[in-house]
Amino acid sequence: MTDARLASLRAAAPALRLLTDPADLAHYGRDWTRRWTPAPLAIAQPASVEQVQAIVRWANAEGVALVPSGGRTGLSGGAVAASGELVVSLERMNQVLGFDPVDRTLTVQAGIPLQLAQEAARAQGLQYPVDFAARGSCTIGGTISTNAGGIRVVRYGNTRDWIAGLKVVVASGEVLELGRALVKNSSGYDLRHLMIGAEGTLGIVVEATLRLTDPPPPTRVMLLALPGFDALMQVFSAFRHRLPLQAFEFFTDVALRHVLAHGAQAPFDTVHPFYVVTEFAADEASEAAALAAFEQCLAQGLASDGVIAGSQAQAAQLWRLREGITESLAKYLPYKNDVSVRVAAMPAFLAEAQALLAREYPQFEVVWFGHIGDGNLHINILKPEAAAQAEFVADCERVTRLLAELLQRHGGSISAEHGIGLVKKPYLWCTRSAAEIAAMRGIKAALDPKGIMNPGKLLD
Ligand code: 2HG
Ligand code: ZN
Repeated sequence: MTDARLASLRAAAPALRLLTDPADLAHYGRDWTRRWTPAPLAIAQPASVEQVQAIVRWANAEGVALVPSGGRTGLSGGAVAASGELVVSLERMNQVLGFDPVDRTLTVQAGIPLQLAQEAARAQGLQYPVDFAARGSCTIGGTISTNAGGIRVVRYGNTRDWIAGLKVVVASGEVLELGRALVKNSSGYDLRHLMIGAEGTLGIVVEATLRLTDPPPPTRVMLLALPGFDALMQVFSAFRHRLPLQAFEFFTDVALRHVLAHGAQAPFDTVHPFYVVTEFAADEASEAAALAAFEQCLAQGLASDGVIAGSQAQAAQLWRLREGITESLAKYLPYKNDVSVRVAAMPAFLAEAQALLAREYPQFEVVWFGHIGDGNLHINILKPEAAAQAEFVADCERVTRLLAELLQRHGGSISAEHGIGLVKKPYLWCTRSAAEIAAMRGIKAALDPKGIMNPGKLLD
């Protein structure tokens, strides 16, 4: 059966690279969730849009499910292939296709790693400002499919704000050219925005035109120590009120302990319950404003210590404390929540969320960190070594249901930036109304009537 299908795919796309080695199936069939056992039919590695079209036409005719695949750094199972799907890895479609200095856009193939796209922008004296720790491994296509956020959202917004155009192969095999880099275009439904964050369920993103902007100013990085959770949003307000921020990230002492055990350097002699990494322009006015904000926080008892990096190397060390968290926790197979509420709703939500998780997780280590300036919290629950993964996940899912109810009451989202995939699908109701979900299903059915595009992800 499998061989007959692959033979017909080979006939439909004779030059297509296909991998069927067990090691490749295992490698390309999973993402960073590490929860599902990979079991794809095969891995296709197209080298052109035409090859992607041929794959999609074949899949639509044969009724084979496709899983579009970028760097597979996702944390919601959006790129998992555990049910005999054909993985369509965009890995070989990784080129910069063009730069337009007047429009200030960079057109790339979807398989290019984020970092290479950032470097290509920099080489033109500009920047592509979406940024986060997985920059070296994730791909532009993956960032588009999850509307990735990251550490610069407080200053620059999400991926959605930087996509000027998209080329997408939809289930019929047709190529849609969406947006076409027009600054103004009032001509009906913006299908480009529909594809951003669709997690490959409406089509395969094959090319993107990225909007670029002026390079960032030289910056300063500051680490603050805070006495408690309550101080967090007040410190944010004090800083944001006085100066434009390039980043404002937080983590707890528990997170710091894990990053230090993973090789990072301790920033202070004493331990504090909370930390903030913030970055701002290295000009006189911003530095004076940041110092004034810090002193105000100290005087009000909202901050207990602080340090400003004196060199690039020190700045990188401070950033490592925040960016190294995910990697330092990976060995504990953490259960991850990635939730958001409006920044204004954060203090009330935080108080309730903290009480809920303290009550429900007395037996597990819980690590809080994230993009607090965007109202986005990452909560990682660490699996005790002795616990069986299935029971641990079941327990975390029970608590996530309670968290989802809390999010619904506070008007928040069950997925701020990681996507819904397989992991968050049972909780979509807390963020989207029944009418919205019905509309989403209608759109899916219109664009992918046979359900071949990443089925089972986002919606059932
Ligand atoms: C981050 O902000 C990433 O570092 C990963 O979104 C978050 O590991 C996580 O939970
Ligand atoms: Zn994040």
